Amino acid sequence: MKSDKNDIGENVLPKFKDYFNIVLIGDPSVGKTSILKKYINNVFEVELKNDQIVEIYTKKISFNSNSYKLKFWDITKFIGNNDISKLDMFYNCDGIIFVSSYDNKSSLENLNIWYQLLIEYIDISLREMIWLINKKDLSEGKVLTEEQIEKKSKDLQLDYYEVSAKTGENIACGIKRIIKKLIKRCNDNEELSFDSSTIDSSNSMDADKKKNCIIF
Ligand SMILES: Nc1nc2c(ncn2[C@@H]2O[C@H](COP(=O)(O)OP(=O)(O)OP(=O)(O)O)[C@@H](O)[C@H]2O)c(=O)[nH]1
Ligand SMILES: [Mg+2]
Repeated sequence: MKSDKNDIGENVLPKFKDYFNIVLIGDPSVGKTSILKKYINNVFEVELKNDQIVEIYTKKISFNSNSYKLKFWDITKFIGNNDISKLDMFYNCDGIIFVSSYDNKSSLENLNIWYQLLIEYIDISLREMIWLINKKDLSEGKVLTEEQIEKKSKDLQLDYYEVSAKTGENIACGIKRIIKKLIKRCNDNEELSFDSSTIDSSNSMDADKKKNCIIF
């Protein structure tokens, strides 16, 4: 992505940015598409048909007197880890949402692979990142433990949210968190108090009582 230089020659993101490209990345079937569909349209589908390699979802949000356009890039299972270099969207992205799911141990282990691949192609210090662990609603079949999640979060220095695209739990909170970080980074004098009616009309079920959920 394009970047400016600061006084000591470091790359910094441009100021007053009002649009953000956010890429979702993670193993097949962890719920990347479901998370976006829940966040954007407040729907959950058990059978998802997806023939596109990359699908784009957009959403406008309001914040103080400014509006921002969010563009989410959703990669399907057709993209293997080795194909990541072919995807220009990583060069142009501002934020990255890593996704794992509770019923899939590899989706936690493979986070390192996704992370390493990204480091090879882009400067992650110029991006904001977050990790969503999906399918929190499952009563059976959860194979990830709190300890494993905490350890991975520390190792990769990734904030995480336990979410469910099915119930909507924490979806809006997790996504708002990365948006907040992006706005703060790019517009550093802004007071961060989103108008929740406009930033997220679809997930009123996310309440401040939820674990790991930071409302702003
Ligand atoms: N129980 C439960 N099932 C979920 C949840 N999120 C997604 N699913 C189901 O998991 C399956 C995979 O979801 P997708 O959203 O297609 O996953 P994906 O990561 O986009 O998968 P690919 O595009 O193939 O990489 C679907 O059957 C969803 O209905 C969730 O939070 N809870
Ligand atoms: Mg998908």
